[in-house]
This record gives sequence, structure tokens and C-alpha cells, in this order.
Amino acid sequence: MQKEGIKRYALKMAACLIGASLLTACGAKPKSEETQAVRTERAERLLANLKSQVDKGIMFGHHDDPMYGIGWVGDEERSDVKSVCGVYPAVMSFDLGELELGGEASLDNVPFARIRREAVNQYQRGGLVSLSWHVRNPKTGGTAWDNSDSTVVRSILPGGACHEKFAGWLGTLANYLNSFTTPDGEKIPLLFRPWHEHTGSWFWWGQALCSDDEYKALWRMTADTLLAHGANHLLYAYSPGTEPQDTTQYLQRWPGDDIVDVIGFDTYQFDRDQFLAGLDRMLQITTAVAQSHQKIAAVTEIGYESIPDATWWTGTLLPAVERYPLSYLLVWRNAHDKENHYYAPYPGHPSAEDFVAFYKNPKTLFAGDVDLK
Ligand code: BMA
Repeated sequence: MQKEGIKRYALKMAACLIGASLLTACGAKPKSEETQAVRTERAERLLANLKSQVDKGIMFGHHDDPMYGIGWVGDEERSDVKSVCGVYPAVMSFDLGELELGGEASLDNVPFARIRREAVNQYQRGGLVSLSWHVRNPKTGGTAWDNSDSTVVRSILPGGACHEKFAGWLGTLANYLNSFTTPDGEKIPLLFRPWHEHTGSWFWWGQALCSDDEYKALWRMTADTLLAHGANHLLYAYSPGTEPQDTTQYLQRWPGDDIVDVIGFDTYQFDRDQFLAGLDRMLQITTAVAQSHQKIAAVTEIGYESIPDATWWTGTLLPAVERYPLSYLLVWRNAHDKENHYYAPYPGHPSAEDFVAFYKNPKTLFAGDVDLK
């Protein structure tokens, strides 16, 4: 936690304690019921380890890595990355979209119980778990991509017509996150990456769909509500798309130094030259902001759909990122339910051999190379 964070929580704690002692004096509420106002030791340790890890190399990550891959779904102890190079990625991400609806499985049909189990496994092997949230549109009932109404963010902020409904969704989210525990009952630390790609306008929380202040208020409400529900084991990642041209634009909707721990961006290759130019600009921006705000820089999503370039890993990706102080880069999912929608190689894929060279490069880190516990 940064200084500002400590200050904020110290103030909160003082307010709680004063409130509690007054209430206790009237016999209304014992102190012990107050929300824990500081982050868990494990979360603080993860943050410190992520910071020191940056000098050692760049961790490789893959979305939904142990859940499914090309030609399989739901197997145990399987991963396309592991099948190609022998080990799991150092970072795994999962998506919580549709948790808010109260069902058993995510928008990509991954059971929430399995997400929790794999997250704990990944924590225990010393890796990092990141969670995104393609949350449905609370006003229209549409998906996260329903950008038909530009008043949704306003409507869920305090005083808005959908505030109570959305606060309920945050409560559901907090309860679920609070259940990510080790067998001895300790909550595992998690990197939460909400409200991503907000510099584009394809999600209901995007650039053209809310004001700067509304977006920032959305973040604060999210972090405060989760904490009020006891979710004190989270680090937070801020990840716009590649729209920002400079650090000022990157920080236009910055939620605050006291909330954010990891800063990054999401980018995908279509045209190689354009991709490399945008990637380099975003790396310069994020690593500069990371340094001036004492945050951790990462490429929160990256990839080249179906990797139609046999030497992409060591010929394009690695040379583009290796000179930057980055915590990790993460490629998106190997979908089993969408044709040619995959971002990591699988055995027999034309780029598999090059991926092994990427894995062997001392600059890249996989599970086994790191222990963030
Ligand atoms: C997108 C695609 C979708 C998926 C969504 C959330 O980029 O992969 O198929 O539903 O992410 O995981």
C-alpha cells in the first residue's frame, strides 16, 4: 500500500474506531464488528514481491490457461502452454463476467468454483492471479458490450436509479472473492482489473459513455464497497487500451494513487508496424507513469489472434518488450468455443517451437521461475 493509501485507511480506521467507541458507549455495536480497514499481509507481500520481481524478468501470462484449450475443455492439470513448454504460465487470468447474475459459470462458461480452485493452485505454485470482469450492463440488462445507453455509469453511482442493484452486484463479487482461501482458511491475494479498456467506447463504462469524474467515482465506489464487504486481499490494475498518446492522456481518468497498484494497457496485433509503434508508445507511457507514481508496469492483455507468424514470440514480441521494466505480459484465451480465437500455441502449432525458445530466454519467467508468496 502506498503512503496515500495508508493515510486514507488510517483516516477511515480512526473514523471507524471513534464511531465504534461512541456506539459501544451507547451499547449499540461492539468494536470487533468493524470492517478490517487494512490489506492483508499476504496482499502486501505480493505487492512487494511484484515490485522486486521486475528486475528479474518479464512474467508470461495466459487467460483461462488451465480451463480449456485447443481440442479440450475442463480437463484437470492441463494447459496448452504447459503442453508446449512443460510448465504453467507465471500469471493466469480469469474473467468474472456474469458472476453478478448469480449463476454457476462465467460468460465463457467457466464454473466459478473451478476459477477459485485454479486461482488457489496458481497462488500455491508461487504465481499471480489476475481477474477481469466483463460485467453485464446493469441498466439495460445487456452484455458488457452494450454501449447503447450513455447514462449507465451515472445511474449506478450513489443517488442513481440503479445504485442499489449495482451495490448488490459488488456485494456478490466481494463474497465470492472472500471465498478464495487456502486449505488453512487464509485468503489468497488477487489482482483485480476492473473497468478495463475504458479509453475505447465498446464497453458501457468506456470513454464516450461517461465523464472523467463519473469514471473515477466508479472506481472509488468499487474499491470502497469491496473493502466495506471485507475484501481486503486485493491489488488493483488500471488498464486502458492503446488510445492514449501521452502520459497526460493516459492519466486522464486515473482513479487515484491510493487505489491502483499495477498499471498497464491492452493491445493486439493486426498490422505489424502499427502494432509495434503503438506497443512502444504505450510501453514508454506506462513505464514512465509507473516510475513517477511508484507503480508496477505490465502489459495486461496482448496477442496476435491464432498467431499466424511462426516466429512471432522471439521475432516480434520479445524484442519489443525486453528492454522495458515490466512485471508481466498476458496473452488472451485459447477458446474452445470460437474458431481460430486463440493466443497461445498448442502442440503442433506452427509457432510452438519458437514459443519454446521464448520460454527458454532468460528474460521470460514462467511458473517455477517465480515465487510471489
Ligand atoms: C473477449 C473474447 C470473448 C470473451 C471475452 C471475455 O476478448 O475472448 O469471446 O467472451 O473476451 O472473456
